[in-house]
Amino acid sequence: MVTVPRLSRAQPLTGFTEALEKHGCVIITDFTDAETVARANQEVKPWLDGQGNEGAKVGALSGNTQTVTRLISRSPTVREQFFADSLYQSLCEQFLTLETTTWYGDEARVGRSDPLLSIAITFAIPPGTPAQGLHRDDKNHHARHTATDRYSKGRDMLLGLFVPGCDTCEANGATRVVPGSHLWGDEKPDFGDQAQTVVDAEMKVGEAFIMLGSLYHGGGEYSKPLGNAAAGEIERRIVYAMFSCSGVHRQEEVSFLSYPIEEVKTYSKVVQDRLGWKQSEPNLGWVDLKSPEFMLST
Ligand SMILES: O=C(O)CCC(=O)C(=O)O
Ligand SMILES: [Fe+2]
Repeated sequence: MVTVPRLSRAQPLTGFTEALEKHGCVIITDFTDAETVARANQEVKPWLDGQGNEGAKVGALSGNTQTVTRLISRSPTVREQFFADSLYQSLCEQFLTLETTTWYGDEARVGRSDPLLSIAITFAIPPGTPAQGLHRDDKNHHARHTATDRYSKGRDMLLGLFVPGCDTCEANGATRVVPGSHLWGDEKPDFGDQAQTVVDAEMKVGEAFIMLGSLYHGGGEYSKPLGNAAAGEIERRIVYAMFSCSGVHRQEEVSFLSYPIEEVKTYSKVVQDRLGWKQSEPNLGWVDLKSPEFMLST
């Protein structure tokens, strides 16, 4: 029976790196606190309540799941407390930053490309939502994988962070994951006896789940209403999902059209950089052949 490793922030970074390399995923047991999650829920609620019952039907979403996109703008808490979290950003740096030496004549030149935010989105599923098919999110980037029994640096180009807005469990559709499947190839996956190989990434409020983009996973079935919604509220399982990609890949959410420059000027530096307001060395992401940071200071 596989499990998702659970680590506290007190662990050294190498503990998280090793867990991701070995299992493809890890839960941070003390990622944030209940007050911060409640604040994010309040910020996102108007956007969730403002939509009808029709959910999105793209990617792995089959019509039940309600989404809130442009989360970086719509929830300052998601932006500055969850996405900008130093542990998540350190892991993004470790797994996604590219540093490549190339030759210009006989001169060695090193170019550095920092990770980008690919998308920040809320997944809210109501009772009755069926399970998603198990899938890899790096499908969006047409990623290819060679089966291996040992992780090698640079294998992944996506790192996801899932912060639950409520306790998640099997009954309310906690994300199902297949630990170790990040090492599989591109042939049709054999999940074997799913009772042994697929686990529910159950979380309490305040915890968070991090996974590599090559890990097989999928939203679970919301099979039993828990009856835990406050009076007048709709019962739903809420997860704030953020994905970072390597800086030479196309972002899922077009950040320059989703987040207006005047707003971006108010964001923290790390968020500005991750939205693409910093060039990727040597020559990607320019305006007038310059890193676009200069446009944020005028
Ligand atoms: O809702 C979830 O738990 C996961 C959603 C997901 O994996 C997706 O939509 O790609
Ligand atoms: Fe997914």
